[in-house]
Amino acid sequence: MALPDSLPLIPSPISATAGEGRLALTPGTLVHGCEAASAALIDAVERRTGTRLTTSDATDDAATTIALRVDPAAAAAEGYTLRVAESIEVVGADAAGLFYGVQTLLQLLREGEDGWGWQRAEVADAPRFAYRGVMLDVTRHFFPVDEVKTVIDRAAALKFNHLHLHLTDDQGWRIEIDAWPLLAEKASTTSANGDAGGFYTKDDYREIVGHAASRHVTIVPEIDLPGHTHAIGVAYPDLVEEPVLNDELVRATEAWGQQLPVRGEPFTGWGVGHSSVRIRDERTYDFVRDVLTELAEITPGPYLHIGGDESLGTSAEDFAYFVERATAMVQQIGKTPVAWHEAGAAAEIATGTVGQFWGALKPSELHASEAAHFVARGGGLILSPSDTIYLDMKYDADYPLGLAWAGLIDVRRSYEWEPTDMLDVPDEAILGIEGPLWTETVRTFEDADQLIYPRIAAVAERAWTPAGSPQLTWDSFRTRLGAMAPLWQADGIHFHRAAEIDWSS
Ligand code: TNX
Repeated sequence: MALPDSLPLIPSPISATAGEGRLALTPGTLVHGCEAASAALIDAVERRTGTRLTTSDATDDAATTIALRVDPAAAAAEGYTLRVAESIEVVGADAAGLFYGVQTLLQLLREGEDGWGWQRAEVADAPRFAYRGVMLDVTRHFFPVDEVKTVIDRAAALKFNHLHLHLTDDQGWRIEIDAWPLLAEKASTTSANGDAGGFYTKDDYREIVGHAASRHVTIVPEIDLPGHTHAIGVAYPDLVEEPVLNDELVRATEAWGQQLPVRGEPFTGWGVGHSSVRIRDERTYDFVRDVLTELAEITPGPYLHIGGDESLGTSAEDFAYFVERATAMVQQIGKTPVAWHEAGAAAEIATGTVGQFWGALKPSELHASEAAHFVARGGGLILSPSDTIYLDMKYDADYPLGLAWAGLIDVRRSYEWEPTDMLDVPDEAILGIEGPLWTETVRTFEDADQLIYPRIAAVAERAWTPAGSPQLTWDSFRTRLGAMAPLWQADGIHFHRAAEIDWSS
């Protein structure tokens, strides 16, 4: 059954029916059931409306009640059912499902002429993909802990369950490593455009991980290797090679009016592909092992991302040698390696390594075969087609923020695609999708908001809503997206008011 567009839900649930009218939000409403979900609901309702609901296990026939509970029989993993009638009940299949049911309930809470109320509805829901991700590049622009927490809260509200933190790149190193103290001390102080840098202490990182877990979000940390490593050389020059400057890098750097990289000095430009650690030097592997081991110790999630993109100055043989050792090392440490799709060129990449595809929606043969190699080696794939869901691409040619190398990505383009049609691999090999925000052009949190919103909503729906759902149409999405405006505004999100959408006021 098609979801009525009068239920403005994103991502669209599997099934939903709208009931008659609205149930008023009253201060006397009692919330009972699961403590964590109750607290999350009460805080969110207060932030949105100013009304603070109370928890109670007492039954009071006169009061509206919101019952929150877990029942494994309610739905598939991470799923839930929800009913708003004269009272409200949300039943999660597990704690995550209950959390997502609460997020849906919060989208039904709207301000009308009669004040705040819950749209009456019945919903049954569960996700399509187990991996629903957002990536934040904290290297080109550094986001302090509180901002990362905000990104997590907002992503979780759209039912994302992974935040990939791109922790290291040419422009800065962002995580404290005890065995190599100069990384935090010297390699973290800058970012792109000469803006301020920063790094996360281990306690900062633990705080982020803990906050994410409370929102059912897993942190996926990335140490980008063997390229994108210029910053390492600011701290430890003898760990890296001389920059390799190709013609395209020199041309682009000139066009941007930026400086070329110089080994041992901070790099603040945007050029890529010039840096590498020393592949045939054993000290490199001591370094990589120390970094990955310390990171694994503070990362409860299963994944460690080792990068692998754009090692343009490295021979194919050296690249494969490095990737095979680094992925094996991650496994020895007890984690599942993740790598950008180029790493699929390494014949003996560790079995089970997850590939992250960032080629085009219609992949080149080379990219498709690199991606397929992860699957041949027993791994899955995370899809981030750059011409479709890169959150750092411009919406249109005149848009002031963002890059354009992968194309101009309007909201419709980020919405209309099918993950299982891209590559010649079994559907089960697709773990899910991830929208990356690279931050070369991002200088403030509001800049990030502008690029992320509204396209992140398209990524959320593509990741969550089952293929073939009748509401997975541009017309339906466009209507429901327009209705998100008041909620996003109330949450302080500086979204881009894309002209494709009729934003409700
Ligand atoms: C390519 S996509 C990169 C990043 C840049 C991005 C800018 C990928 C794996 N690498 O280093 O930030 O383009 O759009």
